[in-house]
Amino acid sequence: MAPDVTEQPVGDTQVTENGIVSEDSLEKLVAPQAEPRKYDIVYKNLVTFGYGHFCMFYAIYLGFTTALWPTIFFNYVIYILAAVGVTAGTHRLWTHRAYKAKMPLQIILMLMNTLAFQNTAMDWVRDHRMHHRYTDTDADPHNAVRGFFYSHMGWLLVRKHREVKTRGKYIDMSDIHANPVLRFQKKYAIPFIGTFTFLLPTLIPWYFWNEDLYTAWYIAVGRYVLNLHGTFLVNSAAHMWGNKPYDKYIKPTQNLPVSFITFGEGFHNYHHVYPWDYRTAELGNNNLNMTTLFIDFFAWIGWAYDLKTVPDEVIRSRAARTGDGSDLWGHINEKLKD
Ligand code: ST9
Ligand code: ZN
Ligand code: ZN
Repeated sequence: MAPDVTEQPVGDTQVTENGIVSEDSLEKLVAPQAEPRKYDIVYKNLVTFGYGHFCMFYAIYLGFTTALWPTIFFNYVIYILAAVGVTAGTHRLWTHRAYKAKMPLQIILMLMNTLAFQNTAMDWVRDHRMHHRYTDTDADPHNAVRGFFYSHMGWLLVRKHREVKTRGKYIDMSDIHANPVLRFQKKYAIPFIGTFTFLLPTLIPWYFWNEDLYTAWYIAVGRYVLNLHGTFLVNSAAHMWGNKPYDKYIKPTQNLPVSFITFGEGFHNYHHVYPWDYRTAELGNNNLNMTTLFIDFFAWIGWAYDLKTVPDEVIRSRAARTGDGSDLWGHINEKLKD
């Protein structure tokens, strides 16, 4: 009988008593892509997300009518700080270890990330490591095979698939659990995130430039929900629409509008092929990639180091082998012709 895969770390060789790797067990190593399932809706999340969207639309209305300019500008700055806290912090640094950061930069990134309230960084990293290890299967928390809405935000409105929970036990999180900055964020998550994401951004405009308190609240919540949608587009749109210059056999794509909205995270076909590249983009093209400029700046002052990249020739030969032949920046074919 094949060993029970849930009892062993996924990815370890599954060996039978006589030392032969059984086909059955190998098959079990691959998570199903999208097996029929009954969705267990979490009504509390439906209500909070519903309220968040009401605030977002009302905030847009207020933004065009009565909100004060400093309030809009202030929230735009928070939007950028929060976004880069996710892209440079939870994504490139903590999930993918694409570079290393000294303690002051880790603290700055944790504070910026807190402004985004995308769960705690610890939980974010666990889900995102699952996403890369089991991309577009049922063990991927936002499995894009289940369609745009599910991968965008539907996955946050239902209980996670059991494949996520069973296989997720074997994801290595030792580096994250040992990180004192992330442990601090997790320990004080509710008061800390609540204060940074909603309370201060509401009170500051009210106190310092006499914004109406309700307006300040709606704009803060609206800014937060817009920021979530920017992030969600990486999981939905950039797994559906766009070119695949590096691997045409996977779903993730290069999606320029998403890259623009997410400060450089929409070069997603490249990112799924080389997730450890700190640029999450290819061939030195850093247009639209404010996150890379941010990391480069901190590398320049010595707070970021060991920045990992992939040699251009390796990228080009991979594109020639498995790409769809598209060449967004004219860099791939140009060099191959030489
Ligand atoms: C939010 C999510 O913030 C955002 C994520 C976005 C990801 C984007 C990635 C894109 C790439 C990078 C680009 C960045 C661009 C940024 C640009 C910005 C402009 N492994 O979760 P629970 C187990 S939403 C292993 O409750 P349920 C575990 O035992 C906003 N085990 O599962 C866990 O217990 P514990 C704010 C796992 O009950 C237990 O299950 N957040 C894993 O099925 C229970 O976990 C919200 O609104 C795993 N991966 O509930 C909250 N997962 O944690 C939304 C779970 O103690 N979430 N386990 O170890 C929820 O309410 C719930 O998670 C749920 C599922 C209802 C969705
Ligand atoms: Zn992805
Ligand atoms: Zn990633």
